[in-house]
Amino acid sequence: MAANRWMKSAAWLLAAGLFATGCVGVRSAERPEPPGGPGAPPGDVAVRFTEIARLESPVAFAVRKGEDTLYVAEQTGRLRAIRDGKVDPVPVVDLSREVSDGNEQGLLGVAFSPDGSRLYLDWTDLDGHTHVTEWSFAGGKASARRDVLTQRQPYPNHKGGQLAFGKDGYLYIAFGDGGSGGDPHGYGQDLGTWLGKILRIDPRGGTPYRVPEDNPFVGRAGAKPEIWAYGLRNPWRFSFDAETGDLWIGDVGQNAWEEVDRQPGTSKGGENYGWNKREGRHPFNGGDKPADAVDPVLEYQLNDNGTCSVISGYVYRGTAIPGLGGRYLYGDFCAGWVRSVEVRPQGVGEPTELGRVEQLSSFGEDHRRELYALSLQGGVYRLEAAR
Ligand SMILES: [Ca+2]
Repeated sequence: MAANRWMKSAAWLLAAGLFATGCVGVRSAERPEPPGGPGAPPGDVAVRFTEIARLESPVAFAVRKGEDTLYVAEQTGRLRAIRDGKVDPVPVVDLSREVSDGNEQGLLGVAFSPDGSRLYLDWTDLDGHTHVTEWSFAGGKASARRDVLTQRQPYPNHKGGQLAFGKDGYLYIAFGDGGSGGDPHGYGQDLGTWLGKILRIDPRGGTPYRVPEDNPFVGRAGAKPEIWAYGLRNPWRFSFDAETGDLWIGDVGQNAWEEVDRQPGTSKGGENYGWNKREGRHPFNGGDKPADAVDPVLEYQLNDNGTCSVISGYVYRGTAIPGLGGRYLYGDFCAGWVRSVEVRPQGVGEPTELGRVEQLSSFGEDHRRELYALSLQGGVYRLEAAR
């Protein structure tokens, strides 16, 4: 098992024990009424998780302009292509001899530039340090490799790792607080480090990249100008709403609260999501709430019926599952449930369970805005209407 202590060791071991017998992979929620049928509450949608591929520890997903190939990153270091329902046996990129493996390290994120001409991967090297690396991409081949940025890492956990391009064409990069527990160096609130942040850069506008001039901390003494948002512990997965541009960030909790932060698409950046003064909507270690702290739109308790790590998904903008339109999907790595909530102007509604994916590691969205779920056990699942 490549990832034997992922995110939170004790919780994972508990989960491993629970999952050790009678693994069925995925279970869709039972629903007595068809979607939207008489008496069906809003969001009471029957969803099927259809397995479309099996890979080695899949953790991240991307599509590329101009083709229907699904690209999935394996934590063990290979980027794989799924074409016409078949996994290409030849990896697109193979970093398996260069990545540190297991736990929260390895190949963690993948994104293509909006025009499809460049590939970006987020990964940790054999010393545990983070690289965001770029390749030119054409004809299914990656070439001209170069590091866009690197970050020394103080501990082996809390790497973040998500990569995604916003509607503004810039690359957003998630960094965890560097690890250990409780953010011992206070990196989350320290604007002098990339740790505990989401960065925003133009990877092609300079050497090795360009900082957009409208980034929120450009020109502030002592602040890293790449920072877009801060106060994050381990923003393992984030996504942009394809319609509104809202940024949804799943921040894995420390002791008590898992949380999801939502940044409006109209934001100019600079939000402080509170860590390590806040955990969810609560003080952490008696910390005072920073004046600018933004509370999450969604939180749930850690170690509650097996929960351990929030896995942030997407606002559903596809058409295959009509009752799901406009709802935000997320899950929990250990508990395995996948839930959806109504998105309201302020906050979200009550969650509805859609199904279960054991060791849920990530979600993905294709060109048609249909959604996928990945399991660290290997399954790649497409979400479909159950009837
Ligand atoms: Ca927070």
